[in-house]
Amino acid sequence: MSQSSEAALLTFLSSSPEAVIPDTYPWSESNKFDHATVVGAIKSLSGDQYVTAENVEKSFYTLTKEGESIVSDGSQEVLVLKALNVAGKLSIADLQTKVGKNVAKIGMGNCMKAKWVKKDGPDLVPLKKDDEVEDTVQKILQTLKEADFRPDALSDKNAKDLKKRKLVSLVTLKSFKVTRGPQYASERVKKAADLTKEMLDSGSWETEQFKPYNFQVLGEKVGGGYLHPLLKVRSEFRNILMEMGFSEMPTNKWVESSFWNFDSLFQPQSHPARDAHDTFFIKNPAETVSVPEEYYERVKEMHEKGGAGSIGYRYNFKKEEAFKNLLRTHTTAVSSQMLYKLANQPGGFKPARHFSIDRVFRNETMDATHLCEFHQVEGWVADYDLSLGDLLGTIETFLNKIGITQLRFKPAFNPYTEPSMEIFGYHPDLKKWTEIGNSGMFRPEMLRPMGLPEDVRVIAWGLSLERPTMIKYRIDNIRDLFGHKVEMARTRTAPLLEQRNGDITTST
Ligand code: FB9
Repeated sequence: MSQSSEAALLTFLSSSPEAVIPDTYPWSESNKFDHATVVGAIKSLSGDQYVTAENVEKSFYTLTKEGESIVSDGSQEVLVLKALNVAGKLSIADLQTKVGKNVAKIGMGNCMKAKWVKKDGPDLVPLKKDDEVEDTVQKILQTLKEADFRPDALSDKNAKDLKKRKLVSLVTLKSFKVTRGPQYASERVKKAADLTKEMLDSGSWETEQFKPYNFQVLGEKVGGGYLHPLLKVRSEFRNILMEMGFSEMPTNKWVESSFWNFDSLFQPQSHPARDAHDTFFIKNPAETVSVPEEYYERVKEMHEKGGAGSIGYRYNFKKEEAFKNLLRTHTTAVSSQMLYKLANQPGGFKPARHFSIDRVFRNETMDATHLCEFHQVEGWVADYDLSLGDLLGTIETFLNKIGITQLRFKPAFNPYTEPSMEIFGYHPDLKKWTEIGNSGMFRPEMLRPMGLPEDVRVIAWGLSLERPTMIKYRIDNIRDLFGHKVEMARTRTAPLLEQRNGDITTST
């Protein structure tokens, strides 16, 4: 079994205390060890001070492939001259055929420079006989070879020329001069890494050599779970909204009835969003079991005839339409149920503020920023005499905390809010105005049938979770954020959003 390079090193140095390996490179070669392995052994032995290693640096020239071919076949210029002397004169094309494109090109250039040849119309004619010139380049390269490529074998000028002609390249070899170290021993004593019960029982710990503790070493990377970027932003938004006094709504039921998703929001049954092009209807169970009877009648009434100052939509409100099950298209379907409970709780209505961050489903054409499901962030406040100003202020407070400080509001339309406003914000990372979301005051046609007191108003707004997350993590295609194509690595390294003086920044 061949000796390990480590053992060979220690054995070599066992010959005498003055033993020295002047240069590990030739030593490795002569001992048939790969120099890199020897370097590894030296690093580990000097780590335990078995040996002392000093850096040795040696530079020398090696011939490139072209350099080698000149040593064996002669320089390009000499090859060209020879070919011309054989032929008497040659066109460039014929010369290339004879000596090859590369040799012809370089050779011709050097021949011209050395005035060994001249142009005669399209041809080249030699001005020298072969024996009238000397192949200095070949000579220099041969000398270098014989001089074992020592750097001083080449004058700086020649070195410069040959390097320019890519005939030689300087190699620097790093190796070591090795001598015995303070802890030298002809064999490595395996140091114990741990103090064991056996050692304590046997008392061998007294003589045992222990590996020194390396307190610099990093502990083992603790694995464990990682929050998906979306969930990192969600947890941040949650903290902000809870700080603002909002409590989270239970949104774990994705299947809703059309009644809570649309009708209770005073969205007419003929509304385009209510057909299968926009909404995923459930085949089985196709219909919901029940909705609160009396409330149902009041909603039907409001749609058909109006009330509370509204004329309603004046159409036949169909029970089967209202009972159709679907994948909720917005978490506002949960808001309506929460508001209904708020109005019908024992002791009656009390002001409240709630939020939700969860999945909603829309049968949309998918593109780089749209999938047919996304996470909606929604917040609302129900209280007496709330105004549009309260809505603007609440939205401002929230968006400021997520880093959007410049806002613009544009009148918009939602079936369930009046007035409604689209929210635009100047995005510090994008350095442009971005559509942030939508908002409005829930319509009395939605709130009155629930039984909420006349002077209770509900301000509400919504946005997505995907957009801020994509912007924050510089993700351009939503497929890289959500779905089976997500790079786990990216999830692991995605920085946590950190709230510093109100706005959202990334913690590096
Ligand atoms: O998220 C959106 N944009 C956005 C949000 C935040 C952000 O950066 C934050 C600083 C970190 C950057 C961009 N949007 C809403 C705007 C657009 O992306 C829009 O194209 C897509 N919208 C979705 C709907 O698509 C059909 C985003 C989603 C959206 C829109 C409106 C609502 C909810 C989600 C709503 C509502 C609402 C209105 C009234 C009452 C209750 C709820």
